[in-house]
Amino acid sequence: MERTLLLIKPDGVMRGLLGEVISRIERKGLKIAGLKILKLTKDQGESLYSIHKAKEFYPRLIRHMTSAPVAALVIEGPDCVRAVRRIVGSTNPQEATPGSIRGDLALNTTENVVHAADSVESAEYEIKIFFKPDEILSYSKPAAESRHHTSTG
Ligand code: FUP
Repeated sequence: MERTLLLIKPDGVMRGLLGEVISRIERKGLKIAGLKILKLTKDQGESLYSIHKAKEFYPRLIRHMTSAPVAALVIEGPDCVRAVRRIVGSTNPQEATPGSIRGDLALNTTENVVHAADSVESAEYEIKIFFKPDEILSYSKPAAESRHHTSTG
């Protein structure tokens, strides 16, 4: 089963959009395998966005990400990296499709409510920035356990 990382950014948390975002994930049928509220350290912000280090918006981005609490979610489901990116919408909210989180709820490219990993490899890397393995649950039963349940009724 695939996993991805979703962050509800400081602007989303401060605007009271936690429930709104989580509700969209749940309504899609995806499972929340890990969930926490934390204030990002500068190190965590820089690890998350290391690919953008040379960009002009980078200092503003790190400042924003460390300015207030974020919610970090590990989401589980089939093809969930792609599914969550579609629910999130394009980076620039002015171009994001209506119906997506950014299309419906944001105006500004830095303060665009959420972050979602853009590939299975980034998801694996980003989940490790925020979660220890034992903080993540799995909704998919291992094959042996399923067999046991069937045989015992
Ligand atoms: P996304 O994966 O959709 O969050 O977008 P990117 O990885 O391209 O951008 C990472 C972060 O940089 C986003 F929060 C938006 C921010 N950003 C800017 O603030 N200005 C820009 O011109 C581009 C990105």
